[in-house]
Amino acid sequence: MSAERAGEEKPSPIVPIVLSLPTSDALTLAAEAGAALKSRFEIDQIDVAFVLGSGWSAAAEDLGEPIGQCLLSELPGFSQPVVAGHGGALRVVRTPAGKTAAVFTGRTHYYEERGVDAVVHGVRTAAAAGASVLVLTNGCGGLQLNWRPGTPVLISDHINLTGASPLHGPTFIDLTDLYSSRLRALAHTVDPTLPEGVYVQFRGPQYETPAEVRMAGILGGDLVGMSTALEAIAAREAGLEVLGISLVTNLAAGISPTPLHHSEVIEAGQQAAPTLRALLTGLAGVL
Ligand code: 8IG
Repeated sequence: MSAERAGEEKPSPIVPIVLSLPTSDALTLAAEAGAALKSRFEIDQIDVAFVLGSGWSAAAEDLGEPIGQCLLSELPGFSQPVVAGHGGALRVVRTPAGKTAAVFTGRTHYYEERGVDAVVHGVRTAAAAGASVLVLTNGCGGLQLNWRPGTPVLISDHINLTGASPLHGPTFIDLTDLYSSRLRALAHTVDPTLPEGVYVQFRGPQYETPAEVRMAGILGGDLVGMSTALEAIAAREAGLEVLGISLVTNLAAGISPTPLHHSEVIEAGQQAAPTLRALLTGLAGVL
């Protein structure tokens, strides 16, 4: 458009922008879910929460003495996950360390398009019910050839490539040491051989192209997945201390010469079950 014609245009009216932040609604719902959780299981509070991702569900029974369980969909704000191999239950247990733990088997992923508040609802519910420590687990692709399928890896940091955030408005929170070095050191008392890596969250649901995996590597990533980073951000906002553990269920696309199948992912989880059970049992003893 020419300068003259632009000059002829009416000045645009100044429209007041009213910021309606969905945060308070999401937090209200999480507070309700936290209260429902406590009354349902007749507990004063939870101390620690575990989110068990692909391949990790078998370890749910090893975290402590059962107090009770329900479907996640029985609590306010949750809906049933849809993916095979992703559970959808909440177990409450007493850990060997004497802590009350909430164990979420199943999560809502960003690619399910229920919105980012739905993705982090479990994290906020755990915080609302009093948790101070959150253990986030996932199944993911690995970039390091020496991490064979079935290798658990501590997340040392993340790169969020989803373009999304669970935060609303100008919430400038610090993410230094997001994956608590104190908790990683505790995990290393359970298994000193656990490697550490940087987790790169893609939106999904498609797996990466080999070029995207190479990009993730150049950016400093070691693991590629579709969860965890958004949850960890919400956890930090809620004041939770985060431990992140990835199970490498497959070599990332292009690292492995063969294409990826969801069935292999489930199989790697099944094969790794004893390792993961031992790891989580150990963690439940020290957290
Ligand atoms: I399991 O290779 C699992 N989840 N993005 N890439 C991404 N997510 C995953 C992968 C993978 N494996």
